[in-house]
Amino acid sequence: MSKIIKMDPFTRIEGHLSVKVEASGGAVSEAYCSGEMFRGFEAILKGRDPMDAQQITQRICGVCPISHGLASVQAQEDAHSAAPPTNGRLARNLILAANYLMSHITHFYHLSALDFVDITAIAGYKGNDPALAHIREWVKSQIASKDVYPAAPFLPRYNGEYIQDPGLNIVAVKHYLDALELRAVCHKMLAVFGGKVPHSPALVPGGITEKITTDKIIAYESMLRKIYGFIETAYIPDVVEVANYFPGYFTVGKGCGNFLSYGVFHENDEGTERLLQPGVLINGKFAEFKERNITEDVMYSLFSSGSGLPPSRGETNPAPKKQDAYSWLKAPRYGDNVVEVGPLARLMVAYVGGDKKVATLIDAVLGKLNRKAGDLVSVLGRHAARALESKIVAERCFEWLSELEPGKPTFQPFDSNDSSTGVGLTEAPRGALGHWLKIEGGKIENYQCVVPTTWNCSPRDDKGRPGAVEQALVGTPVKDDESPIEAARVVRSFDPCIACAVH
Ligand code: NFE
Ligand code: MG
Repeated sequence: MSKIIKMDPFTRIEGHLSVKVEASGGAVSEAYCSGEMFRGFEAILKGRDPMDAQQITQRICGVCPISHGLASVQAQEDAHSAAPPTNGRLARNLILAANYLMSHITHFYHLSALDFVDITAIAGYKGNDPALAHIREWVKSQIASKDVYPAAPFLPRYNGEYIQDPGLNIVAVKHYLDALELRAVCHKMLAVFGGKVPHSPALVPGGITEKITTDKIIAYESMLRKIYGFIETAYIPDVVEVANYFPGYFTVGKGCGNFLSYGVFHENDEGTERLLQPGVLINGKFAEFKERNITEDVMYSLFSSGSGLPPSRGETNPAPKKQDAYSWLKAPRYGDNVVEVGPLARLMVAYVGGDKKVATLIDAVLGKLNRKAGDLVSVLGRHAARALESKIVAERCFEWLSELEPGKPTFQPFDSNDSSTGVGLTEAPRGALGHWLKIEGGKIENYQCVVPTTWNCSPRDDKGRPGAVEQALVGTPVKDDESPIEAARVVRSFDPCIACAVH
């Protein structure tokens, strides 16, 4: 007999996600992801000055605002045939990189690690690190209290198997605290060239508004060294520890197995090269990415908009009472395929697409873990991809800093078109992000966003095919109906952001 299990609200993610699974025979047989809120950014943008768009769309999210800002300025640059000068391009990479590093570190330590680490081990801490001693006393007092929600966000939690080694758990708690400080360091790095965080005012079509100075380069670099050190000495080793402790999660949460990346971090001024290349993997085969293959279905989405439309002609007509629809997310599809996006998609595309540097790094980690490339398509593979991507991006930042030329322009003036269209494609920390812009009479006629978590957490499409996370959940073991921790680990491995996804 099957049983319905609801995880609602789904915690330690961003935004309003409800996950419903049907379990039978000790495993998930069906899954449904619902985005529970309408926001309407695409409607808000209509009729506005296009130059408002990079500021308004950054408000879609406080976690990945830079990606929305960049998608927006790139869409406007496409519409006006504009481009940033070298300094502007490099500074944008550094701004985006700082946001990636913040996002990935936050996701592993503050959102996901508590699925694996036994925080209560801190009660037995005997050392004299003041921060850990403080947490120990707090956790002890919270456990002793009669509070319904003691020690949030650490407790309550699902019952399940957690790391049992007290030393490992305590180191993880220490890194959890360190990571809180390093998030702030990443924000400060971002603000060096981005002005402020979140919602950078520096991003404009044609470049950025901040100047490049030697002081700023030195300030960014000194903070980057701290972050890089943490990635090497904590983040990557901690992911390896979790992988060694929970090897079963190399075979849980596989999903559709198809991947999409638009490519990210511009490596030349012509815009033809990316640090992480664009591409698509369908049934394991690499293909060139083609923007025309993107469409969005709405049969099970709470919209009366046309279904199967390309985003350039996309519509946003909310229909909150629509029969059989169960999510405020649309269902984006690539060439009629369900695809996964995100750090794993970026690295898989680079790996299969022949990027030697990425392949060397991945092969080294796979060798250490005694795993094959196929095992990456899993819960642990997604965590590993985020950690490795952090290393790749942070390393490249040192080189971008050295390529900056203080005093040279960061902005290239351009003539704007009163009637035009543009597409801005980038990769947010959580995956492929596109903004589609139509300008008429100098105003925004239509604006459509297709967002990473919209791809991953999409509901069923017009053919009834479940989205990427829904597929990844099927087959996941359910040992305890009251504590579906295995399913929660699968969902969190995608790092969902429903605020972005519903936009
Ligand atoms: Ni709100 Fe976002 C990222 C974007 S995810 S976090 O990364 O775009 O849908
Ligand atoms: Mg949209």
